[in-house]
Amino acid sequence: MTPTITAFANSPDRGRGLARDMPVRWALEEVGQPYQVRLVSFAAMKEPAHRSLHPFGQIPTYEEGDLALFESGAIVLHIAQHHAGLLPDEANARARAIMWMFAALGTMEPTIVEREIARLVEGDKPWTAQRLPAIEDRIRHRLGELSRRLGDADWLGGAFGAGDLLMVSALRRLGGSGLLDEYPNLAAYVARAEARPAFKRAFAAQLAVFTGATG
Ligand code: GTB
Repeated sequence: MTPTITAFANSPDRGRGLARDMPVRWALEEVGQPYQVRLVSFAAMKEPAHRSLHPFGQIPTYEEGDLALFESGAIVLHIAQHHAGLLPDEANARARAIMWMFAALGTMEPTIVEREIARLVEGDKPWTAQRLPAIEDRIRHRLGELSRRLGDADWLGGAFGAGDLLMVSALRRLGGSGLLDEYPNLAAYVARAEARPAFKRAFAAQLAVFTGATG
């Protein structure tokens, strides 16, 4: 059964692939699962019909038969558990791969999102200029730790997997900040992931929503 996901009808990132439909699209492309996309406006996201799928009135959602999911991490895990390619078969390796998914969402991403909120939502507040350096230092601290763990490996768990997909999705949100460039192995890690054909297909698909391009 072809799953249907939801995405912004008009993404504020103007097609830079930073909204959270992108990791879901990317995971579906990695495993070769075709999918449909239902675009939703900001207003429609808050309507009861969408809230029945997503209690917080957000994207992305995922529908497949009588299964409806929200939370991009849970959706990527579901995809990875039901298709080959994003999680290892061996039990301990699989547990470690899932650990990296949680590390991306629970340890790396929150400070990165904190920076976005400070800049984009609270940018006009008097405290933002004072807070930003402290937030960026916290991000640097985590980037340094991640950089040391990755070392000169290509991927976090041996082969590319769902943990890398979510980690790179989080790190991409630092694009333009210069922070990633301070850690050349992490910048190369993101570039390596972005060079994957599945990433490129997912990126093109979400960009086409913004540009109106088809096919
Ligand atoms: N934890 C949830 C998940 O991982 O699925 C978070 C979902 C979420 O934050 N959804 C956002 C949303 O629907 C879109 S992705 N927001 C609308 C609302 O809350 O009303 C977050 C996002 C939005 C915009 C950019 N951007 O412009 O760069 C980047 C990321």
